[in-house]
Amino acid sequence: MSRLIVVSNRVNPPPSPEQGDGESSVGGLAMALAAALREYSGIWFGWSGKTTEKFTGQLSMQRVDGVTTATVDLEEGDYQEYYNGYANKTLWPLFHYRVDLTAYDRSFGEGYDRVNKRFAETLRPLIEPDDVIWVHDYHLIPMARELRRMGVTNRIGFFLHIPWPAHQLVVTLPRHRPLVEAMFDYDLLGFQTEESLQAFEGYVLSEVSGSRTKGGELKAFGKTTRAAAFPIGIDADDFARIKDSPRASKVYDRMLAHSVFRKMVVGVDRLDYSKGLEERLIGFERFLHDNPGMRREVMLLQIAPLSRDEVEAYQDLRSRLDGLIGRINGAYAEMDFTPIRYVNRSYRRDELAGIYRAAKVGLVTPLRDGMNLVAKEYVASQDPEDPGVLILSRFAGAARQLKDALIINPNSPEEISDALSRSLAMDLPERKRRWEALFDNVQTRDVTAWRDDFVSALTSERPDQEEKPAARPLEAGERGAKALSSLAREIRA
Ligand code: GDG
Repeated sequence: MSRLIVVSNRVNPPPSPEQGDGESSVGGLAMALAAALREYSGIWFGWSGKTTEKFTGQLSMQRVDGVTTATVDLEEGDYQEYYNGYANKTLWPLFHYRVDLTAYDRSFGEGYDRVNKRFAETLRPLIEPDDVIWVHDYHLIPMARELRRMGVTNRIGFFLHIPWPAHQLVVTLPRHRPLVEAMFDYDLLGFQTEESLQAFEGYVLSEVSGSRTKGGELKAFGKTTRAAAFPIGIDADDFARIKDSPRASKVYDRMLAHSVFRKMVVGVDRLDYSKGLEERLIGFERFLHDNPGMRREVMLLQIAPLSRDEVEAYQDLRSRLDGLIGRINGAYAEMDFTPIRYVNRSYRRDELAGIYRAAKVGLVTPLRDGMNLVAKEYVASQDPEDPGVLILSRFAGAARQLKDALIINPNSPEEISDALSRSLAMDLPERKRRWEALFDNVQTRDVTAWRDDFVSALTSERPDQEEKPAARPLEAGERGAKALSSLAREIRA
């Protein structure tokens, strides 16, 4: 039987729904992988989040809630060049269309390659011949290349959680070619949307004279790979369960009590410049300005846990937000109410569900977002008999699926303001009709469907590689204990 080995930069043991999440597990990737692995009982490999003076490659193994985790520490220089550097100062801004914030520093690229090699060397002894390997996100693009160099022939897939940008942006990267070439060492490439997939194909076909094979694979650099869109979802069943939990209900009651006579609009985001937080606040300010009669009837709760706060662009954003919120509250607050409540801490997942449910409007306005799970969580948490309205940026991958949200352009304060007016005035039949269509999508295209679609594509026959046999299909719920015992055997050896 094959095992599933998941590789991602950070490894967060799956939080049970009632458990306090802590800052480390805030983020879409952690949420999705925790949910996916809880069923598979596979191995989850990645960075421990700790740094040491010298890299040792020492693995630390744990078994939490049915998931075996294997983590390794990085040295400080790795952390700065690979994580804070190439991942978060180069690829993240560039892939979110922020060329103005992108740092093109050669040492970052070197650190990135070095860490990917170190991860591959550390993971190598854990890999058994039948294992299927699934690598996640922009931190780890060259992982397959490094594993192939060490002779690994297993099926290896890659999923990009963030957008793949337009061709003209990719070529601003000094070493864009080797980066894309490294993607051809995977058997399968997954993107969030058709748009990202097309952008990737566009680069391959026009920048490196790639072609498409008869079987529909992409060919370039003398290699072929498959690429497809696999829109990620949330653990909808889990959300449906926790939204009715005592903790969620308590928070819901508290929120209602505190917003007496006022309708709550909610935003929940890691504090990140891709999330369009400033644009959202300016849109809300425009709404207050244009609707004097509504000022006392509405409030915005913005939850924004700090993220990557060692990176300057994040510190700058934080101070701009502080200033903006101060200005808006200063202009529109009265002695007995404040229009914006702004919180930099993170909440437990069941508490979040209660908050979402208490909000009449979910305001999700990223300037660029691979998918955006908050939009889906907001939908999953609503009361079917009295659902709130989702306002969603057209630049979130989720907008391709959640078509019954009010879709807006976050760069336009007027569009945000108009959508707020419309949401707050929307009658119950329209709210229900929209919500039912949204919920249907969130529920059917959930994280399990995403995982199963990806894994079955990864293990299926490759049309253009008849000589390579298909990997044995994995079944959900497969072998927790067996995975652990064979892992222990490997480590002893
Ligand atoms: C990347 C891509 C893609 C937020 N605040 C709290 C909290 N969160 C959780 C949310 C949600 C997650 O963090 C955020 O996920 P997003 O999808 O919105 O965004 P990213 O972190 O940027 O994720 C994104 C995702 O990967 C998955 O592929 O959708 O496009 O950028 O789950 O609930 N969780 C808790 N307390 C908080 O205060 N517990």
